[in-house]
Amino acid sequence: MILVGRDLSPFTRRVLVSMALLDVSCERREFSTTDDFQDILGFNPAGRVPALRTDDGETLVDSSAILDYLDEQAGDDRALLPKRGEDRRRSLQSISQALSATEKAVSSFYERRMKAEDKRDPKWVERCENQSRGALQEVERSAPAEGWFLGDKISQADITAAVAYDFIGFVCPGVTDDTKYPKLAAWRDRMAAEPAFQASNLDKYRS
Ligand SMILES: N[C@@H](CCC(=O)N[C@@H](CS)C(=O)NCC(=O)O)C(=O)O
Repeated sequence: MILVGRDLSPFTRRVLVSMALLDVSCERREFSTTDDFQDILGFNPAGRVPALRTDDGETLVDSSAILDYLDEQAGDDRALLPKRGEDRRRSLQSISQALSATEKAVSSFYERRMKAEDKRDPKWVERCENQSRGALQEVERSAPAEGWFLGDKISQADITAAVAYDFIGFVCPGVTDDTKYPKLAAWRDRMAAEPAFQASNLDKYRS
C-alpha cells in the first residue's frame, strides 16, 4: 500500500498512528500540499491528502474513509472504531469535534501561510481560531479523566484527539492552552508516550 501525505497533515497522521497500532505497513509518498501539488493530483484529482493506494490498486481518499477500510481489514475485534451502539456514537462525536477543531486550525494556517501579508483577513483568522477553541472545549468535555476513551484499549477517539491537539498547538499556538484543556492535554501526553504515536511526529517541521 502507498500512503500519500506528510506527518504534518493531521488527517494523514491519524491514519499513520492507526496503521502503527494495527500493525499495517505502507510505502510513503510524503508530498506537500503546497510544493508537490502535481504529484498529489496523480493520486487524488481533488489534490488533497491523505490518499491511500491499496494493494488492489484502488485509491481511497479522506482519512475517515481510509480508516474505515483499515478497520474492516483488521476485523471487528481489532477495529479502532466500535461498529455500533453508544460507544460508536460517543466516539464519533468526540472525533467529529476534534476534526472540526483541526479543520478550522488548517483554515487559519492557510490564510496566514498561503496569502501575501496585505491580503490576509485577520477577522477570518480570529473566527476560525475561535471555532477551533469551541470545538476543543467539546473534546475536553469528552476526554477521559484517565486512561483511554473506551476504557482499557486505545481507540480512534484517543488517536484523533491527540493528533488534533498536537497539530493545533503547532500551527495555532494561541488556540491550545493546557490550563483551559487540562484533560485533553493529559490525554495527548498519554498518547505521546505510545510508540505508535511517536512513529510519526512534527519534529522535522519545527525550526
Ligand atoms: N476531510 C479530509 C481533509 C483533508 C485535508 O484537509 N487535507 C489537507 C492537508 S492537512 C489538504 O489536502 N489540503 C490541501 C487542499 O485542501 O487544497 C480528511 O479527513 O482527509
